[in-house]
Amino acid sequence: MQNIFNTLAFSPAEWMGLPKNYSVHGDAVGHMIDVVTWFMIVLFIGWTLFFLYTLVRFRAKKNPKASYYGVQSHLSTHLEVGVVIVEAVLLLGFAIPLWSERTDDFDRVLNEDPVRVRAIGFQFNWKFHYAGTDEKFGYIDRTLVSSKGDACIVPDDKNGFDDFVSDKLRIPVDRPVILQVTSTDVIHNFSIIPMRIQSDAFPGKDIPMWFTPKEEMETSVVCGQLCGAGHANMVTIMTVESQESFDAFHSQRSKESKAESVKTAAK
Ligand SMILES: [Cu+2]
Repeated sequence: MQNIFNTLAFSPAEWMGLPKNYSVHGDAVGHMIDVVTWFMIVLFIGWTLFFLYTLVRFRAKKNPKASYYGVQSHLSTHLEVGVVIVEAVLLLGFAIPLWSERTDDFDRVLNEDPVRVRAIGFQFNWKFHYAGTDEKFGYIDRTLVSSKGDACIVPDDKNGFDDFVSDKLRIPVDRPVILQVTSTDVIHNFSIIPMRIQSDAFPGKDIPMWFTPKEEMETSVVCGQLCGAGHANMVTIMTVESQESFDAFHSQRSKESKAESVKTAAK
């Protein structure tokens, strides 16, 4: 069935402004959006024609007296059943298998040396908590929250000494990324449209979302959940760069943070 839609060169999602895809899994999501949109186009045309037909067929001039028997044909019932069947195929044949493939994929991603970053939403911006060169996050105690977007790292946990927090999200290309999405106030949503991925950010929870960027790029990342008066300004920058450039940034920031933590601990 997928091939039927692949042969249709026209992509309604692209036509409506869906930006170019930059993630390995993104084409499957784009494909599903196209299938659903084609289905909506067919429904729109079908129901509009049916509506126009009923306007003409049951016009007052030709039907001065109300019919007490109503429509005798079962055509509309058959149409309704047809619509339900197509919707069931979309849900059971596309949406649920795609979702299952995605969730089952997590174990594979864990074995492929992913980059892990905590994405922390707050009114109204994002912060990014990196584990540092030891690749271990410091222990998180959310009751320590002292400012908006606080990573809440327990200060005397040595694993957290080289952790650092960045205002921008920088990740390497061609390597899986697991973003642990969270919030320090209300519900937000971390949404990266060019990567075809988003997740709600709940206070008190780190929710993993993962993807593999396949090209170097820079894009804006937005909040996809109405979260207050400054919601529209809740935009930050994400950069996908070479592994070397990422390593340089990562080790530099990690070193600075460690030096600072050691100094603070010595006081
Ligand atoms: Cu928001």
